Amino acid sequence: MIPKVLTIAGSDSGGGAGLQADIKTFEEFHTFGISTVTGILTVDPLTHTNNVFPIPEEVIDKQLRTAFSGGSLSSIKTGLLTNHETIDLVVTYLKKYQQTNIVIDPVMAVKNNSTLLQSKLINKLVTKLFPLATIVTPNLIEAQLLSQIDTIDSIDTMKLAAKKIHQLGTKTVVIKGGARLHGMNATDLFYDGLNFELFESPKIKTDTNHGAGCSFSAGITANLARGRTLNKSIQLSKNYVRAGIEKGLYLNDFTGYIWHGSYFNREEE
Ligand code: PXL
Repeated sequence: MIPKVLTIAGSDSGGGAGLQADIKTFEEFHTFGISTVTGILTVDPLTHTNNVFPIPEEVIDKQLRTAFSGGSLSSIKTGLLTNHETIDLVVTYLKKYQQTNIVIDPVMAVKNNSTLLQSKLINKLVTKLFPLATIVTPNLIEAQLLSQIDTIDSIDTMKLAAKKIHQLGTKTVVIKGGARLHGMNATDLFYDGLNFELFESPKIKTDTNHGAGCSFSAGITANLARGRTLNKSIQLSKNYVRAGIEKGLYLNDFTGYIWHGSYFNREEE
């Protein structure tokens, strides 16, 4: 049976991040992607600024009813959540269907952009969603906001942040060090309350990395649905994102996306 996997996230009109990244990634890992759109994100090509158009609560509710109409899913991921009501709704569905394998990507910061900052929602995200999470997947900026550590730029500060985020109530956390981290390696740090685990790979010199964070979390979600351990899911997802960055593509002259189709290396027919 093909596992069914849901993303509750924003639509990236450019096609490479947000729920588009999630669905593409789910399929690459041989799972069936389902989506609940929370908002639509657009970019103005002249100013490079983003707009987020939130989807009304009633429409989010109807999408969730559809998504859960066959019962609980093999795993689910949350990304951009646009307001308090949306978070309440998501929590209601997760509890009602006793959903397990929950990946919370606490989307607050998008690369080089501050308009998506959802810091008003941070408390709600932490108190309502973190207790349900199998894993929370912040990038460095989100980890700074969650841990209230001003600058995370080393493995030691990542460890400190991971401890603080774990104390907020999630079972496990992986901080996505990625390209923002100083040094030669793109390092992700996992913490489960007992042990740290580092996932390292040499940085790739390219800026086709937009969508990497979403896709990394989505890869973990899909692999959990396939019954893999967190450790294995993180490693497989990291390999997948690395391949995507290596073979990335430009939507325009300022957005370089990862190419989700590169990992399994299918040739053109
Ligand atoms: O990277 C975070 C992110 C989340 N959700 C949507 C996005 C992005 C980045 O562009 O577009 C919809």
